[in-house]
Amino acid sequence: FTLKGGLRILVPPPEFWPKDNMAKQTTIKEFEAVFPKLQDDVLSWAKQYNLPQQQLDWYKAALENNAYGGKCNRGMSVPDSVSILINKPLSEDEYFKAATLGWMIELLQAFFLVSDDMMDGSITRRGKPCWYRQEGVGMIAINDAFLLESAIYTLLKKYFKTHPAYVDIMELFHEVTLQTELGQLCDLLTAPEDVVNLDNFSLEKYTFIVIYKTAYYSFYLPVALALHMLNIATPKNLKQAEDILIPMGEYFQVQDDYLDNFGLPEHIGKIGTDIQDNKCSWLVNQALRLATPEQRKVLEEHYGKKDKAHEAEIKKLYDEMKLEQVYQEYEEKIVGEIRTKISQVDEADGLKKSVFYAFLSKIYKRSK
Ligand code: DMA
Ligand code: MG
Ligand code: MG
Ligand code: MG
Repeated sequence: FTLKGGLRILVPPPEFWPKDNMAKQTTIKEFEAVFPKLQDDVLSWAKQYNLPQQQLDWYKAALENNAYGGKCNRGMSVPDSVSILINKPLSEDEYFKAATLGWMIELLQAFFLVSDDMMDGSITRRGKPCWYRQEGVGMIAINDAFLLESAIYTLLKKYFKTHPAYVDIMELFHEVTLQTELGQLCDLLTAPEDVVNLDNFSLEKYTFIVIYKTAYYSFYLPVALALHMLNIATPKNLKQAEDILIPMGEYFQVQDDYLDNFGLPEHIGKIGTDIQDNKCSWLVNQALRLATPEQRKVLEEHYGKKDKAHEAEIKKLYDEMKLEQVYQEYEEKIVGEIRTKISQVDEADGLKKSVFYAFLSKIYKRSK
């Protein structure tokens, strides 16, 4: 609601975190506390091959700089989902296992972000220079991205080799990785450098890009992993989870695109690049949908050029077209639809509505 003077208080809908459930929500502190052990495990594995000390130190730095220090929304959603599903706080062993799966998502994310920042020519990430722009790193970051990905499977083998769902979990990571790479492919091919053709953009293409590059690994994966960890995953409940989590992930990427232009770099930890990168962003799609012929000309003239002055013209146009308001209307509508979908979940299949409400509450009206 809005107070006098325009200060907005954001109240999440009441059922967002379960009250009738004995689940315990994890904290970033508890989750981060698991990381050093996993980092040691990955390095010990590499040490078996007699990897020299300098390279071990490098691997350690690559892990620390890229996997550690994020918001960990995705990672923490594994222990949170497991706790809600079993309706109680997790034992020490359960927490460690769930957090390990969570950290494997964070490693996957690190692998994607290191490469994404190189491909997008980004400047900062999490308030620091992007990894490839750090002293002495450069193109070595490509191999570091692969090493981050490999760490997933080192940990999976160490802790889940004898788990009944070992192969399912491994195949899930492989499939979600492919899906993300296909999304990135579409994102990149829709944004060629120096060939601006606004007719290439469409909401259909946009939907494909964001579902594949973001929604699967960020939303479907954590919940699917929680179900597998508990050995209660079935084709039916996985499908049910997918039907809710994919639209939720789509909403999340719309937020990311919105924040790329309207967010504060101090807040989001990164400097937006979408306009200069010629991206098929949610904002440009809305601008194209709403533009007068004159406004379309402005878009044709200034979008996708690697130049601050051109970018400023587009930013001015977005303000003029009140895209901030268009976004807020979209947000209310989509969140309403997602909440309706959640309310229709059949809990007889082993899922709980709270898993989804909890996830939604973490991203609703986020500003970073
Ligand atoms: C994010 O797309 C997708 C992946 C797989 C990292 P993006 O380039 O919009 O992300 P960011 O804004 O964080 O660079
Ligand atoms: Mg990017
Ligand atoms: Mg990108
Ligand atoms: Mg972005």
